[in-house]
Amino acid sequence: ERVLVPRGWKKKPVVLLFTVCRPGFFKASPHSPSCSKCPPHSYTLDEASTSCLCEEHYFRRESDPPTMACTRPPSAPRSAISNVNETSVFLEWIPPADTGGRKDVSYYIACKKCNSHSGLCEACGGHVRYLPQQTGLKNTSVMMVDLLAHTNYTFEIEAVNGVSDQNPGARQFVSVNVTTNQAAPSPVSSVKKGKITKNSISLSWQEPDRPNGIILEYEIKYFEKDQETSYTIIKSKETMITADGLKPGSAYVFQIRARTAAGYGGFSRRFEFETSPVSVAASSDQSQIPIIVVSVTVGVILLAVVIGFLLSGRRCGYSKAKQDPEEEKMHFHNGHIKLPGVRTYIDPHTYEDPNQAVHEFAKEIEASCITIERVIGAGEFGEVCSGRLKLQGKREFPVAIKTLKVGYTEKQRRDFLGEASIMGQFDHPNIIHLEGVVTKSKPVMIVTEYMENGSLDTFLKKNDGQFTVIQLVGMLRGIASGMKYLSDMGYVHRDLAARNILINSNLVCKVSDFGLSRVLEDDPEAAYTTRGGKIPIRWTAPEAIAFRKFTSASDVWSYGIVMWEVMSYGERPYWEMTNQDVIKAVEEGYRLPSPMDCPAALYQLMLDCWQKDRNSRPKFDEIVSMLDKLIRNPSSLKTLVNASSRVSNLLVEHSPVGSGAYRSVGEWLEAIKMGRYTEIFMENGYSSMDAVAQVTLEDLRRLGVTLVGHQKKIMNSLQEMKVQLVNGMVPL
Ligand code: ACK
Repeated sequence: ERVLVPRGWKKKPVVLLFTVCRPGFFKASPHSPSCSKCPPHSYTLDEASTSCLCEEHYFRRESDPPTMACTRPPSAPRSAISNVNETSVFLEWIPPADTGGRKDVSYYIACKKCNSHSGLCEACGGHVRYLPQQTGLKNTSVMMVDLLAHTNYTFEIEAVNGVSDQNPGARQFVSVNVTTNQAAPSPVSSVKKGKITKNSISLSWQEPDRPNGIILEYEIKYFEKDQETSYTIIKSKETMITADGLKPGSAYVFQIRARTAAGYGGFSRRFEFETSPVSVAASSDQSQIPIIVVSVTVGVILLAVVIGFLLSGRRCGYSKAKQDPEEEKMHFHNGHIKLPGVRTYIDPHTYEDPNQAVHEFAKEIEASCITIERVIGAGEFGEVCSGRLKLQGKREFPVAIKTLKVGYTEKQRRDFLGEASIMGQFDHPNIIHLEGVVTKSKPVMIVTEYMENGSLDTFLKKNDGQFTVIQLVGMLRGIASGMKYLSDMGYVHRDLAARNILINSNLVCKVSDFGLSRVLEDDPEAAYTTRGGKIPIRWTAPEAIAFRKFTSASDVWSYGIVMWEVMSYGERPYWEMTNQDVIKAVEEGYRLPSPMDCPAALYQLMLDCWQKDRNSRPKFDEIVSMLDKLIRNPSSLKTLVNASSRVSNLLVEHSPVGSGAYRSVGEWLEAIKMGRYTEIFMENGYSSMDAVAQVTLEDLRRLGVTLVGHQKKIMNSLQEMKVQLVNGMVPL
């Protein structure tokens, strides 16, 4: 700083000292006594600067004080996940690693609709609704509703802050690709009367506003006014029908609903028309098919359908052998009578010829359309490969290919293709999607969508501790939603476990592994029970182990175990306990303890899934709603299962740990490769295994064990020892 001597100094002996700032310093007001150093990411090259310039790629808002650092736009949000529910999409992400030095980060969602053939995308337009909003989002989640059914969308989540608009560089966003699911058509809203005679009424109507797919047919229900218990149903592929055989001069009520592959939409409102009292020639419509005319109550109609089905003597997809009576639903399909609106799973066993089943539910793919790239694993029947599928008129896309090894028996081929016959009946974003099968050439193959991150259990083990609770709950929500769909279809999985869930690059989880004999043969976790069945004991409900009572409620039990696997990042349920010890402990009412850092609400849900009485367990739709609620209100996930109660639970009724397992604390810590903490343990009074048994997570933190991986290793080892020694699970 130099001293300036102002003019007139000689006349008046007043000393005024002004400081001139050097480069790198600035003074916002000339009256300030001193210079300030330029704030971070700013500089000056000149002397006497009144402000600093921002470095390249850094900016300042007009409202930012000159003393504030220059800032830059945030980096992209991270780890975005999506959940698709029919035509709604829920997105969630974690904040950007770099906020650009500002606190005013918000998010903007760009929506693009993409053509699956050409890959070209266009802006979504105004029909999409964003909850709570599209721009200026403060929270790290958003829901899009009113999307089109069966459409590919790309959502770009961009983080912006107060200086983003000054940035000429590329936008920083994370993008998520989703395909919306099928949704039932909206109700028919406009119905017009046509020609009316004394015995007939002709009607026409318009396609629903939102067909959500190709309309396969319409169902027209009509009855004489005030005689609702006696009604007629007509099905028509056209948007017009003629109802005949009516009484002259009488009022009739009509309701219409449309059906797509997703099922029936809601009925339209009631439309009332009257036949004429005078005789007029009736017209008819070739496309209509009168189906049922009954004059009984709705319940009797149902009975009539069942009797009709029994008398018909024709086979239908109705399985007594495989599915439990509680789970039984009537399967009427393909020329057989099918109850309107009920989509149910058809057991391929009910087909005399399994080849017929596979071709009914799976597309045949030409082997020349498939390029196998590499082997990614081994299945029961042969190798599992990744590759690409190029169908005519479509872009090539990645697929997984299961192959049937050479020299297979006829039964092996049947069982192998049985999985495709089952998978091909499902259409849900959380169920692995079947592309098709190759049966006309060898090797026989099943081609499914490719899931970049492979099996969920392996993926979680590889990424221990890497996800937010919300992301884990998002995965669980997806699995529950897939299971809800399966249970609605009347399908009991029997081998729900994290190893049978696949996860893609968007962290979307999909239920897989639908083999026919799979539970009995191919799962390495499955063990023979005394009754001869082969069952994955650790994942299976007690009633299913004891007397093979496999139901959606036993799938719920397994789902609880999957929740535990997910929240503990792929830990093995019941650790190294033997199957026999697991059966005994569960029978005695013990349950797995909460995983580390697990929200109390989630652990409670696990315990609910493990209710001994299967009727008391939640249903999958309740689980989905519960998880949705937690996702919508993330603060409800903040209460964790108390670390000390988690450990003390393990100690209930039990003698202290260690007398048998390890002779000293040092030996134990060495054995788990945590020997570096021996000294700290000893210095802090944890010098015996009995004392170590009391260690809680807080204690570990206090001792300076700050690495989460080390905390987990120590706590899990303690748990394992306790469980082994004292069967110490949580008594219900
Ligand atoms: O954990 P992974 O990599 O995921 O190893 C197994 C292996 O094949 C044997 O089942 C992987 N796998 C199975 N189906 C798929 C699929 N659709 N997409 C990607 N990987 C798959 C599984």
